[in-house]
Amino acid sequence: MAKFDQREGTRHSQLLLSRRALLRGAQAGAFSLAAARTLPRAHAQAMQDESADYKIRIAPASIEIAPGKVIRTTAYNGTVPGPVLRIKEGRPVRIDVTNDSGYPNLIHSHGLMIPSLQDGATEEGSPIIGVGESLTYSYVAKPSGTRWYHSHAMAMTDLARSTYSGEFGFLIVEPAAGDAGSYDREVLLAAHHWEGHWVSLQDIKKGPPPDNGLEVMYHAATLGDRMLGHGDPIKVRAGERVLFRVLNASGNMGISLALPGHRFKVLALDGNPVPTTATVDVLKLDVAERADVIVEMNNPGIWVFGSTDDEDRNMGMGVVVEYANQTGRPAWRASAASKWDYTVFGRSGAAAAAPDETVSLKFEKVPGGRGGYNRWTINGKSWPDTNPLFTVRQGRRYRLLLDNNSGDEHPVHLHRHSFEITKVGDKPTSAIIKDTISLPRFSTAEVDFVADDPGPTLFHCHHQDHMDEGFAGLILYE
Ligand SMILES: [Cu+2]
Repeated sequence: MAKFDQREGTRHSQLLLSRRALLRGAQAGAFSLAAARTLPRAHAQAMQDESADYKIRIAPASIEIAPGKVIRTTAYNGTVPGPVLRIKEGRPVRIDVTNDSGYPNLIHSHGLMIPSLQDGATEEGSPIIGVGESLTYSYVAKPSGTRWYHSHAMAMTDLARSTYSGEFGFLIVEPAAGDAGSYDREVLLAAHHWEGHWVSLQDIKKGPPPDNGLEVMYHAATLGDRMLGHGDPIKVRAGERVLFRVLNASGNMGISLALPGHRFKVLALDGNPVPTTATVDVLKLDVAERADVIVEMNNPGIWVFGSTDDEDRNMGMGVVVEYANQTGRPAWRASAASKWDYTVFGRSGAAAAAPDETVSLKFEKVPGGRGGYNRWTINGKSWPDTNPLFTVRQGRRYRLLLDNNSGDEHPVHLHRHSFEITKVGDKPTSAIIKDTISLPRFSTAEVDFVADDPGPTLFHCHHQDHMDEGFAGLILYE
């Protein structure tokens, strides 16, 4: 492993250099770390009417995900997931963060339209929180919906950091006008993978691809706070309508979930209501994606709500759903194979508005070879050569032509804006609003966004390793 350690040292020093260069930052103007620290406070003083006030300490934590199985990680306030932040739309919030994680860190509020300095991404100019230091994030929360917060630090080869760790939680922005709430019970479920390790697929599969580099694989997984079968079951009664807010907070693994004998009526994707509330048997969520689904509890029994992938479910990805007055062991039944298709949630027969400009973005892999790390490119360039990726003018509508020319799946995420899916493969669609879209291997999609939130804006793959290895770019306003 000496070879890896040496490489890691080099890579981390490169990372620190580029981070520092960023913080001195041409992009964010004449902007220093010290100045950035004072900004949130000044901002907070201007906001007298504060609806929420959270304190988060990022620190090492030992999390028992099954009897005797303790994960040593870093977490928010000692729990995984972190505390649920509930904020009213349009109201100011103040979140005090202390970084005792042991490494430079910051918290990204995922899916919100907030200023670049509050967004928790150094690439946009947000301040890093040094070890032992504190920072206050303050912003007006919008839009409403199921959002989340997580570390946006780099991890590079360290599988204990950032999105590989327990540093994630739900951030729910409640609608200003109140919630219709036609459900009996709300259950929040975040998925995560644990005990990551770097592997060469050649060593596992004993075959091609010969030039592929190291990938992250896992030994354990959770849906909720414990491994399947080791937490409290979700207790329901026949006839109830349960709203599940499901989040994939994995470092780099997509998941597909099923609840045998039940179906998911999808109300919202990435927190945004879908125009067609289609009902599906399997819920596929790539990294960072969320779904708000209603399940009608009309099949009494004790069921496994879990990953459709046997290996994933066997390592813990699931939770038991238990009807009242039922006994026996939790039952799992494989569901018929179903292909995830965003367009079933789209508005049929109505095209999206025409864009003012189109931007082509092609994603490719530079294989690292056996024992090496792969690198990722957008239009042939890796971060930081993708700064800027392209520039926008406020008020204009941009269509991104996304072309995944690689054998891996990529959940690509746009910060500080929502986008509308306008095409998946050859299928046009409209009115599905998201902040992350999953591009299966060798596939294309088109998404539109309106440049309506001035400030540096990060665009990246949400696989921690892909982002760390170059799959990121910065969109700048002219
Ligand atoms: Cu990726």
